[in-house]
Amino acid sequence: MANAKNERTFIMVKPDGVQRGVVGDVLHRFERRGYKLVALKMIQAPKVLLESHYAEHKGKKFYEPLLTYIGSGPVVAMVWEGLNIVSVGRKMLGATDPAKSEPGTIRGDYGIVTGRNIVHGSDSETSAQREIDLWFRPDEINQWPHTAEKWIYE
Ligand code: IDP
Repeated sequence: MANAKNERTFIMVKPDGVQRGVVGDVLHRFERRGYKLVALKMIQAPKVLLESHYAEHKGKKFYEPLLTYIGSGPVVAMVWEGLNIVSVGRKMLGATDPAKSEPGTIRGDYGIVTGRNIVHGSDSETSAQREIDLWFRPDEINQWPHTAEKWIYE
């Protein structure tokens, strides 16, 4: 369990989340929970990046509209670190379809339809590693001592 606190996930506020003004709230939720922000940038993603990011959905009906939607404006890409961050992060986001998301989750508080669901979060540790490597260079990931850590973990 020594390195479990170093688990990482890739979280992205999608262009609708940026336009809706919820970037601060998404950051605030992860910060308040006790997770550690290690990378963050605003970027309008080129199509090639989105094709790689969403490769598993190529050929599906929503694939092209998805690429257009995510590429339509800047996103806020982040890497967060902490114990069970991948699975807890997904819970904080809510279900893919906001209509099925519990109130209190990000999508459950801000979204109505799947095609405008505000945020992305990696669905496994393997996807997280792949997505972090896609969106960030190694030197963009920060190492810093989280001084509150002793109050967050026993
Ligand atoms: P996830 O984002 O919750 O992991 P995935 O099934 O991997 O969900 O889908 C990736 C993204 O593709 C979703 O977040 C959503 O933006 C979009 N998407 C998935 N299914 C549909 C759909 O049926 N209609 C429109 N967009 C969809």
